[in-house]
Amino acid sequence: MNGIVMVTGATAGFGRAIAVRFASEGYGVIITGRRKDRLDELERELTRSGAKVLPLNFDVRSKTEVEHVLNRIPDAWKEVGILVNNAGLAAGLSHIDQGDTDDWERMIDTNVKGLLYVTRTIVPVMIARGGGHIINISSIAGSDIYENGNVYCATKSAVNSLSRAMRIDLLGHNIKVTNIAPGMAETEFSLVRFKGDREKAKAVYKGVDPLTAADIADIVYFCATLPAHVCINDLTVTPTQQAGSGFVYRRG
Ligand code: NDP
Ligand code: 8X3
Repeated sequence: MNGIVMVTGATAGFGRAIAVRFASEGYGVIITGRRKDRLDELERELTRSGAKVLPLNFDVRSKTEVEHVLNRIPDAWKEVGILVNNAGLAAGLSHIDQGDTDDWERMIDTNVKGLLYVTRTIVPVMIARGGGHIINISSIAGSDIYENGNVYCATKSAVNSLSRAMRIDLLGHNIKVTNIAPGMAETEFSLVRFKGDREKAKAVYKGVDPLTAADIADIVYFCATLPAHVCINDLTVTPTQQAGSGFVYRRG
């Protein structure tokens, strides 16, 4: 094995593509997510191609589950060298006075607290092994706030701050921290945001060639395989037709 990569939220979108990419490059991949059927299906696919895979089924929002599962990783998989904090979501899109507080809690609990629980459990392992790389998937929404995005944007602003804080705090431990901020990418993201409304989800990408999950996987892999002395701190990527949250050129 080239090394061990843990990807949170590997049952769909970016996380799945990132796991596939690292597996194809000879890394052992720890894939995580709540949907066990999807994890099993990805495990079968990767194993068939000769990759080493460890599926871990848990909800990042549950501190107890995160600690229970991650503190019991089999010895052969303990030396996590790369952690991709990817699990996350947007729920709803409305003005602050009309927001659904359950949606707010889901976003804060997943995008911020979940990322923290996983990081808190894995970083000591990296420190003990003498180094590592944490890659946090933020969003352009973290710095480029848009109407109705309020709480989702705030969670990604928190991710930006935490990436910076991690870099500072872990400086003496040979741990790289990379914050990746993508713009529009067509995954299950909008389907989740609009609670299964396929038409609304599809409309987000109308007239645009959005980023794909494979694009993000290429970028994560690039960041993770630079020489030991090189660390990309922040990387923003949008489709060519996007110049920020409020600027999208649509054909037709
Ligand atoms: P998807 O909806 O396609 O995938 C999200 C992944 O996160 C799934 O594997 C899901 O797994 C996992 N996840 C969600 N909630 C939890 C939870 N509570 N516990 C464990 N896993 C969870 O979306 P994307 O791939 O697009 O999103 C990945 C990340 O990228 C997110 O952080 C998102 O905010 C960010 N992002 C997305 C952009 C886009 O336009 N698509 C742009 C910028 C950033 P499961 O449901 O099985 O638990
Ligand atoms: C996802 C991109 O612009 O929909 O983070 O917030 S956006």
